[in-house]
Amino acid sequence: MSIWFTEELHPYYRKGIRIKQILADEQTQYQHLQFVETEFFGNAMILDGIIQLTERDNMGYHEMIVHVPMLAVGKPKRVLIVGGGDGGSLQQVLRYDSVEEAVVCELDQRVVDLSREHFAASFGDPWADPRAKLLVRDAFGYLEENPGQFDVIVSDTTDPIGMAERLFSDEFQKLLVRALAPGGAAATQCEQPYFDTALIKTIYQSAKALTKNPAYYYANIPTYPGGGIGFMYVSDTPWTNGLATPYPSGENKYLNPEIHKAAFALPEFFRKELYE
Ligand code: SPD
Repeated sequence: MSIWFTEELHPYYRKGIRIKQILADEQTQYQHLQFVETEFFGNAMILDGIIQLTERDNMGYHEMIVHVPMLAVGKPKRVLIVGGGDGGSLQQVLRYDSVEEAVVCELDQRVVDLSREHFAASFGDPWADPRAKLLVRDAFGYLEENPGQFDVIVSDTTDPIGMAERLFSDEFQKLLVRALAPGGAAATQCEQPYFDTALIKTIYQSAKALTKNPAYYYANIPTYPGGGIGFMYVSDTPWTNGLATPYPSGENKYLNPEIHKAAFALPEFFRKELYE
């Protein structure tokens, strides 16, 4: 049997991957949650018809969204992950011996439960680490209650649709920056330069008004629209501080010093749009 899963995040663009079998398919309190075994990409999680991650190419996303701010800060102790219920970002955060607490603020418990089952081969069980703390709740309120608390914040979210739209707002960025400790850094899932130019520009301008050294960077992820996704680095601390920081224990599969630098090089049309 062969089934093609076709994603249509944008009305003018489609992509497809071949599925071997459907592992889970349920409507949770918040969303349509599916886990599938794909022919090439290993197991994948799909939310409301949009691929969130696959076992084969998630490393570009999780290593880049986590290590760029972590390395810039140096020895982060308290880390917050907004969303991230699949455990991929948490696994990367826990590689740092300096981390004393990693709080994951995820709205949907089912994402955590089913990811533990279907991504165990890739992520192990980061939730079993005593430093990991899961809060099943909305991140807005939590950020409001915790000013100045986190050395690093990773906003590991879905696309800006429905409930998630406000995670890309100016209001959210203000709360995010307010929740950072002095010298802290955040990285947020920040979409695709070709498809989301206007949104990214708005987010950059808001980050620029709040911090001294925001910057956009990019990673290749074949199962995302356009073959990749970008992130907004938000901090007073320059991202370049991270270039001299030793990597944490464990293996990088995507990040190396050349990729770290190159990720911040932007195509000319987009660089002009964003920075001029
Ligand atoms: N268009 C898909 C964007 C998905 C971003 N979220 C990924 C979550 C992985 N932890």
